Amino acid sequence: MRPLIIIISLFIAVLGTANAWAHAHLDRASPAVGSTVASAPKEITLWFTQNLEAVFSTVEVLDGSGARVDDGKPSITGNTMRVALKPLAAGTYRVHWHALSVDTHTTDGIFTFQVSVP
Ligand SMILES: [Cu+2]
Repeated sequence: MRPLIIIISLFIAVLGTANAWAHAHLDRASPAVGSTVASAPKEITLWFTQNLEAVFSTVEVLDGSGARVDDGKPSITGNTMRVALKPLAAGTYRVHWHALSVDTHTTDGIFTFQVSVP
């Protein structure tokens, strides 16, 4: 009987993982996660795996000293969140997003990108 129990446990674990994937996770970003860009981007765009609730989804973009360099008002359409950026100097920037998906689950994450303008 024991192998059967293990198989059932694995099956439940896999189902649980599939359910977690149904939340609004970051699918991709521009500038890309962990990338280095040669010119300062004027905005950052985040694409999620699910549509977002606009009112409760936010993003902060911080420079190396922790100062915000986004204009504070993301525009959200469907699964896409976009925010304008102040003029960026060379350096590493941290993007911290919070998403409330239409299934009412919240997710958040942090990634960085670098600007290599001289
Ligand atoms: Cu969910």
